[in-house]
Amino acid sequence: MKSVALALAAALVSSPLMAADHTVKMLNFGTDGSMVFEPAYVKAEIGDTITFVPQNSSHNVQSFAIPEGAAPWKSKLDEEYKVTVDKEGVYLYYCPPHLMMAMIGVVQVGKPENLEAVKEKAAKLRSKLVMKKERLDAYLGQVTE
Ligand SMILES: [Cu+2]
Repeated sequence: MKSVALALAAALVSSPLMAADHTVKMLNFGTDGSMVFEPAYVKAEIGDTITFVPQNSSHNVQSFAIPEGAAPWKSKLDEEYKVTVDKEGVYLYYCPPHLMMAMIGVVQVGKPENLEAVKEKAAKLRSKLVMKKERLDAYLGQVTE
C-alpha cells in the first residue's frame, strides 16, 4: 500500500513536467462561423504538441509567422498533423485553401516575445483575407503577457 502511495506521489510531482497535447479541429463550420480552426487560440508551453485534426475535407495547415528559430510547418491536405512547439512565442498559421475566408489560428507558447514581429507580418496576411478579416485581430488579441 505504501509503495502505491509513493508511486502516486511521484506521478503527481512529475505531471507538471509532462508535455501536453492540444487538439485543434479543422472544421467547415464551428462556433466562429464557417471554415475555422477550433479552438483558434491555444495557450501552450514549450515542448507541448498541437494536433490538427481535419473533421471535414479540403483543409490543411501551414505556419505563417513563428518565433525565431522555430521550424516552419505545412501539412498535407486532409491529414492529421502534429507539431511540437519548442520555441517560446506566438505562432500564426492558416489553412491555405481557406485563407480568403480567414481560416487562421494562433498558438501562444510561454511569453509572447515576438508578438510585435508577428503583428507586422500579419499585415501582409490581412490583405489576403476577403471574409471575416476581424478574426486576425480577435485571435491575436487573446495573446496574454
Ligand atoms: Cu480550410
